[in-house]
Amino acid sequence: MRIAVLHGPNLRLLGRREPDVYGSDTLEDVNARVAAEAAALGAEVEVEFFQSNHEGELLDFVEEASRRVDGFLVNPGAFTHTSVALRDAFLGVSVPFVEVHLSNTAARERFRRHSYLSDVAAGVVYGFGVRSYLLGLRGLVDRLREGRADEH
Ligand code: CA2
Repeated sequence: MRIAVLHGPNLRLLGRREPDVYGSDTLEDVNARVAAEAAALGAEVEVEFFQSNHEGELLDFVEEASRRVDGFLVNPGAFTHTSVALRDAFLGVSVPFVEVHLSNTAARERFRRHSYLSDVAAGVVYGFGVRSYLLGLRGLVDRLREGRADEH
């Protein structure tokens, strides 16, 4: 079971700015914790990581990776709230994805309450810091194991 973990714009700044909002773990720390969680979930769970600040690169990655992965774990960053294109990319590849956010987006500015992805995601986890990724990974792996990942 192969899962691509996708980080959207500015997430490479993690741990370096705004620790009060996003925590003190760096992106490398997040990836290491996700890799450890994957290993704990079972030897068959393999993860790969990708980050980009560029919408087009994320779209290209989704299309290209969809040929080799069973699911995506994605923090789309600010593109969550803006990108019809990313939504279309996920719909176009029909590989299930779980949307995750470090912060509780419902408790922040109004514009962060809307996601272009949530209603087509297999599930959404937000507000638990790095644990959002770990919980999201667990949920995605469970869904894939049950073979019902495309249910919303
Ligand atoms: O809470 C999340 O995970 C977000 O996806 C993070 C995005 C934000 O636009 C979403 O509304 C919620 C921002 C990612 C930027 O990450 C930074 C990390 C450290 C310092 C500055 C930005």
